[in-house]
Amino acid sequence: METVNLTINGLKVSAPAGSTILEAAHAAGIRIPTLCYLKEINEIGACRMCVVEVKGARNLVAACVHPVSEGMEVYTNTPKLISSRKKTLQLLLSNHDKKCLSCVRSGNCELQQLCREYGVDDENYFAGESNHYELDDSAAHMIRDNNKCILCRRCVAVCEKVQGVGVIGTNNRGFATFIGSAFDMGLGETSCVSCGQCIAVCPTGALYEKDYTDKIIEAIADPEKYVVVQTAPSVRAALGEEFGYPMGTDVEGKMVAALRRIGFDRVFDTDWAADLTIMEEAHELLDRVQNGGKLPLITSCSPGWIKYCEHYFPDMTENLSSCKSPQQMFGAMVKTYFAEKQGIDPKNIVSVSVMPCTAKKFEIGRDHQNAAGVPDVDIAITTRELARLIRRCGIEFTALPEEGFDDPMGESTGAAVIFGATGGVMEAALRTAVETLTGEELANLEFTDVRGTKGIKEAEYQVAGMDIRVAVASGLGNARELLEQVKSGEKQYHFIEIMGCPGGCVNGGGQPQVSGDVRNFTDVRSIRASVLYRNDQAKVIRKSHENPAIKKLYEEYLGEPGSKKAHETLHTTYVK
Ligand code: HC1
Repeated sequence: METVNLTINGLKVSAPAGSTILEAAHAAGIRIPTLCYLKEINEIGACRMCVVEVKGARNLVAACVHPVSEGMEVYTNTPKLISSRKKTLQLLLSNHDKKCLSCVRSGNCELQQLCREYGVDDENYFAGESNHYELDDSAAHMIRDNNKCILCRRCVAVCEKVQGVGVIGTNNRGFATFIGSAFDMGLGETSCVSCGQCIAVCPTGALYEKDYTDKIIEAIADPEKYVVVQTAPSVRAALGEEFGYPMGTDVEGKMVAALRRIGFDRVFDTDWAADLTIMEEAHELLDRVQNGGKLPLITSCSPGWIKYCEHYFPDMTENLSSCKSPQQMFGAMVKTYFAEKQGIDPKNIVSVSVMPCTAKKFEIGRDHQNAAGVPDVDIAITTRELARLIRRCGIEFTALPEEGFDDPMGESTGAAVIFGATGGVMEAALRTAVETLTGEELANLEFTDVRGTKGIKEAEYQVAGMDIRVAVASGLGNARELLEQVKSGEKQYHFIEIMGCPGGCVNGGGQPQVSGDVRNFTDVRSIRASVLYRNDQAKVIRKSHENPAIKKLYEEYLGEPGSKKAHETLHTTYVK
């Protein structure tokens, strides 16, 4: 690798040719502040927080986009730079509503942190005219508050470049510039897919999920209500970040203990329903392969992906698995199977889900998601909302013991927990489909070809004399690329897994926010996914069809996978 030699603050540094000053400084342990910069997503050098002095340059240069060169002399913390950055922050504050006390991001706002670091003691220094915007609460999952927007354009870039959706952009010019939809429509009126990736990258409180934590507190306080909670695979892999644990810490046991102390009547696991999904989806795959059904079969558990398919690939909705997502299958079974077993009227059950996903808030309101005649899931909250709820209830998370999920819907296998990482649903389905087709036990359960954070992965397996071709895509831009190849006939597969968020649910729009400073230099997706793979490996049972609680469910209630009752309760339809 060709390297160049330079100095940063007088230190001799060498960096790969083509690196930016920001990257070279980071490698040398020197942090340069950023606001708009997101590696490979938003590299526009617009916010001017990362300015540095380069000897011989006429102006300050933006370190995030300026490449290093041989013999360069860079200075990152001169009085001139500190003053420039402070002025930039004061200018941003001059058109910012500064309601930090009540802001959902207070304490982890990137703007607030920089103001503290740079000693911005007069937030009204450039006070004058400012813009005032109405909140946009038209979408099912989120609120847009342009009064807190700093025009960094991270949300615009992730929506357009990563997700290929592009429903937000910059409107107007100069002082009147604002981020919004075309013709300033409400987000809910556009083809936004509710993935929440814009929230995940927003440095301030301008974008946030609709918060339902108070509804949960009310339901728990209501003696008439039986309140049941389920937690998605990826929540345990990231919730700890909210309480100071290092990224990659599995907090499943403490999370369960916290939910019990909040007062839920039963603490269950979405993983149980992920195993159930595999039973139904593997059956559907084998049925379509053996009986000439529509192929490729495409997974249906990611509601952002489903909405994207309906908006952008309506001619492929027949390829979608008819299975409800694990969240919805869980809700359906709570209000039918569990309600019957416990003798509780489903109308009195409040079914709560904790998800790493904002699109789940939209999914609970879709048609045909009410197996018992009432919604399968009543309230979907994000990992961030759960952290808020834990704090609001005065629970000392770090001091909690480790506890286990309740029976009967808390028992799950290793196949279920890996659902949260891209390729995990595929791997789980293959473990079951291959054993069902061959009638033999797999010698190796790990389908490593479909693991990893690459945007598109492919594999081919010889199973019972058949070539089974599969593909996995995460992030909707990658999904589009893959589907266009399928539509053109360039690629042919039997089974495709698509997850709306890049890297899968571990990187969902409802997960704890990771500041640009960290995410630009950390493989967040792999670190969180490693929690799930470790969890899988530690399980005694690692195949969905061997889950005793799921076997019992079929024996006692559903009959066989794909049965009439299974179809009535666990399957759904799509909009063209
Ligand atoms: Fe997901 Fe799923 S894996 S969609 O990514 O199929 O949100 O974690 O809960 O429903 O199980 C999300 C995660 C989640 C569903 C499952």
